[in-house]
Amino acid sequence: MSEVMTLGEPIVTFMSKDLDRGLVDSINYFKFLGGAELNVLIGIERLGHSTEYVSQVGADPLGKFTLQEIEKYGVGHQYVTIDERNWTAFQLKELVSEGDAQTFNFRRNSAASHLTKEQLAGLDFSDVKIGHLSGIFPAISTTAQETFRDFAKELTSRGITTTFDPNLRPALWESEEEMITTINDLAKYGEIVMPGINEGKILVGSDDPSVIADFYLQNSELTQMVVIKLGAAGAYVKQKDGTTYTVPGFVVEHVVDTVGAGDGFALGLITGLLDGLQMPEAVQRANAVGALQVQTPGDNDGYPTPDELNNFLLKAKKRG
Ligand code: KDG
Repeated sequence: MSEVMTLGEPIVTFMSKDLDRGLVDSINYFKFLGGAELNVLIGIERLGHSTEYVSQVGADPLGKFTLQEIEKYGVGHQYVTIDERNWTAFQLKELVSEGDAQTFNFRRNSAASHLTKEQLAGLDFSDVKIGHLSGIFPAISTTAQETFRDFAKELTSRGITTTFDPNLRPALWESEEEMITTINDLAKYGEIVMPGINEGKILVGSDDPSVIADFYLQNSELTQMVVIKLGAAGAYVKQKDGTTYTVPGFVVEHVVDTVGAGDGFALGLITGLLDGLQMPEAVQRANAVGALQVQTPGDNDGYPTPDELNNFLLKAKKRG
């Protein structure tokens, strides 16, 4: 009985504590839980709404750790099954003083990649108001992609609002061409499509937000709105009726790590809609949660409680 449901793969990250030593030479690591779709649910719970996660972990210590953490965050996990044969996904991440940290994924053939569409039988959608979809899960295996399509059809056939974040992860696809064609096809299930501007460039071949938005609005009858993340500059919105506007981002003095910011944006928008905000305010909240997340090292540790969010909105400076 939850307001938001998503299908995804959890991933345990081992992040080096050894600054600038690279993954070959690092010997000390932090351990934390991520996975784009799960990050969204963790942040939604933190803002006081109920969630349900559909996934699969292995019968291994990382699977147990994942379940413990999900429980701790209060995310609904009655549809997280245990696969006795395959491992829970994990990744190694380096710690760098400058630039983007390199990550190395161990997720091929993971437990979640074996989650079948038959396992969706019995999902209770009765209280679900928003279904969040991301382009990572369908990238991890053919089975996962079939499951994703069935899940998306279940949501849309019931008239549940859907949000779609392309979440491009080129390393998970056979080729860039396959990634572009598949993600643009799957975007058809999104009532609200939320690419980053750099993803839009790859997927649509233009860096004009209006051109990117038009592509997705014409791609599917279901798509009512495209929200393009512009990073520090905020977000550009275009609706089916032609209305467009830009919501400025917030000034962040020190960016620690941008991972989880896109998921923060998604959960800000989703909770804004659940709280009955008008779309410009929901997008402002999305920008705020993204700005808070870039100031922390983990994948979901910057997501605010309602008080933290209100304090940030009162004190933060807008750009431009
Ligand atoms: O969006 C953030 C996620 O990408 C991160 O938590 C884990 O790298 C990850 C992945 O691919 O799921």
